Amino acid sequence: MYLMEQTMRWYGPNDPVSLQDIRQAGCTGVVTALHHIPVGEIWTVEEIDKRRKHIEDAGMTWTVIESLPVHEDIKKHSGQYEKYIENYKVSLKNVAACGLKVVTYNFMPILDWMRTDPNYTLPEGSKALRFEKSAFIAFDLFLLKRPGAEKDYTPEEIAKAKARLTSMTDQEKETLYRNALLGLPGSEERFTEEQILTALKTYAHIDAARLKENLFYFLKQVVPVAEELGLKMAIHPDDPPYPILGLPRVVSTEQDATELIQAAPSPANGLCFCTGSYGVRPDNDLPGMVRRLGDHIHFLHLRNTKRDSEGNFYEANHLDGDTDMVAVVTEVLHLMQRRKVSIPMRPDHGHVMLDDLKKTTYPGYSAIGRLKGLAELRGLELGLSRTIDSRQ
Ligand code: DNO
Repeated sequence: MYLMEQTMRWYGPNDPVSLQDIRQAGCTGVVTALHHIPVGEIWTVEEIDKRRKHIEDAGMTWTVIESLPVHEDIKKHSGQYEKYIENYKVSLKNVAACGLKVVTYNFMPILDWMRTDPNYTLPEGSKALRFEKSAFIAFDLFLLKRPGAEKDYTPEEIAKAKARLTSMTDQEKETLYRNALLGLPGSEERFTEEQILTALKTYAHIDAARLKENLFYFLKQVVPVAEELGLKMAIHPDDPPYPILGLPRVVSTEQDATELIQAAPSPANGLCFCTGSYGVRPDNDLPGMVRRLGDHIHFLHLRNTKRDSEGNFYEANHLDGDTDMVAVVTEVLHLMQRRKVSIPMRPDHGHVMLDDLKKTTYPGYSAIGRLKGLAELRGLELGLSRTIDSRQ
């Protein structure tokens, strides 16, 4: 019986969650990246191997890279994009030489994920990540003051955002501003207003169709290299899965995923199937996506979200929320038996709870909440595995 390989994300030696914590949670694999190497620069064998040994010394393996980031010039297909694609290929060669197998990346312009509140308090006192639409629009229109932003919203949305802004104290406005400008997950660095507005301008002429072309160009360049090296590429979907701040986003739906796979057909051209990201859209049928796109799923982020009719969502318990996790894990079990592989999985994000409420951890990546999610998913999978036939 093939079961998912249990992993957790680790942000490296500065992560307050240690490798030992991850091992005690029951993981055999670690998901990490060389966050100290600037985006676009080559990952050297020496640096990769150092990290790999560090993880192996703790009794686990470096199962998945998350992420080998894609330089903005590649996303825009401008500037030094050729050089950065060549660098990417060299990094792929180097990671393969170190025995790594799965490479996660994303193609979201400028920003990665976006939340308005990383400390949304649930009734039981634990804290979750939340995206509140009116707060986000208030940020865009009245705090960031993005030129032309009002074109992206309806008059009702603008009125609601105005009312939301009025309800905020100065302190709350400041917090919202800081949250929205939080750069990449795992980094404490924030964009300045200057930086973000300048960066946004560089995308003024890039619509969704153009961004897709740029993604497909990139895939046609790197997928054959990855295939030759025996690597699997796994693109992370947009989070949230729709355009924000006027930026196009092109990995949000089943259609997007299908098109990108078809653009460079190869088993190496694959997906990081993040249920928390795809699951925010009611029109994404997650168990069906596992069934239909399964041959290209090389990594799983299992997480749940609860949305409301306004378009707000928060991160729910892993087995609650809008995604039917039982149905997803059932499909994953069938898929793994059919493909005869164990797909690496990480419990994506977790609530800040118990002792972690006193600690500072990376937003979404506290130890206890993720351990809870992992334990629930592990139990769910084991239980379900007894009900399915391993000979698919
Ligand atoms: C957030 C993460 C994403 C992901 C990247 C992959 O918690 O799931 O930031 O790591 O998008 O490139």
